[in-house]
Amino acid sequence: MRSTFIAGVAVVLAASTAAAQEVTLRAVSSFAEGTEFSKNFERFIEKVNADGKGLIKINYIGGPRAVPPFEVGNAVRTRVVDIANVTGAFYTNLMPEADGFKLNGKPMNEQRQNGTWEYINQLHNQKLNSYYLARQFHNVPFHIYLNKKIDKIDFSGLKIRVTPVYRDVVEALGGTPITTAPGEVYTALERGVADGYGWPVTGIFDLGWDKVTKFRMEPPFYSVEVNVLVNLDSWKALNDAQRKVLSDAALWLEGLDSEKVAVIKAERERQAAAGIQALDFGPAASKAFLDRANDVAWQSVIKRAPESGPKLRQLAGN
Ligand code: 173
Repeated sequence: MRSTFIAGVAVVLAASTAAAQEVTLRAVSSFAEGTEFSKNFERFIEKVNADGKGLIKINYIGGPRAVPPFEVGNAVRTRVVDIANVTGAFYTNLMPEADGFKLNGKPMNEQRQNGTWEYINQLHNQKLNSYYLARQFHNVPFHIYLNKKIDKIDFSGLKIRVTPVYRDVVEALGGTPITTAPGEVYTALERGVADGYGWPVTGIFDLGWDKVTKFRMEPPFYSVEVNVLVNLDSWKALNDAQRKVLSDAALWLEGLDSEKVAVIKAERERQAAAGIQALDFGPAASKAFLDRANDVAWQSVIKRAPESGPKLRQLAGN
């Protein structure tokens, strides 16, 4: 009797000490493992696991084979996972204004100082039950890639693969948008279901799209945003030291954006070497396109999010 009691106390003590020592968080990415928009998140995980030894550990479940891209936001909201690497474009069903994050290309140190991070964190707390730990790729733009040559910036008669990032601008310029996850882009192009697609300037080689891509339309537009979100209950359950490991690694992760200047230059050269031709219609047409792209996107965000849309626009300053 007495010995059972002592053993019981010992078990409880061992369990609580272990909990205070190291917590394990489950992570997924909305992009394929090892590809451009997962790579830095994977480096972040390695850093957390090294710096947080004995305190916090991230168990990386993987990419879209684990959770479909458009369900990752909901998975972090409901704590099916604790941490996710995901673009706002993939959770506009839960947070329509997430489509507006692409319209802010200011460096994250500036966004953290001028209240943007805090405001977007509040939106995530409220609508996604999550903590907005980091935003990556502020300095990486998007393009429209095409397989049919156009002689002006007009998508009439073209079917273009989109996500919410490109939908409004494709429609505004007369194209027919077709929404797919990244995993379906190759097949859509190969079968001619799509005549083109939206994607950042980087990453088209990862899934072999160079083999099914003829043109990259200029100019580059918007700003990629891929966020690291932590389920809010998981975040609150951490102690200060554990949160500090994540927060420090988050700032380090945002700093990796500085590498992208060289990566973008190399990627454009690699596309040219692969025979992908730039379609450039000159400064006037480019400016008209950028103005239109900006206008239609803000209109759409503000229509769907009448309160937070204008606030996001004011913070973005465009
Ligand atoms: O094209 C996409 O799938 C998309 O919206 C996106 C967003 C951020 C990074 C890469 C792709």
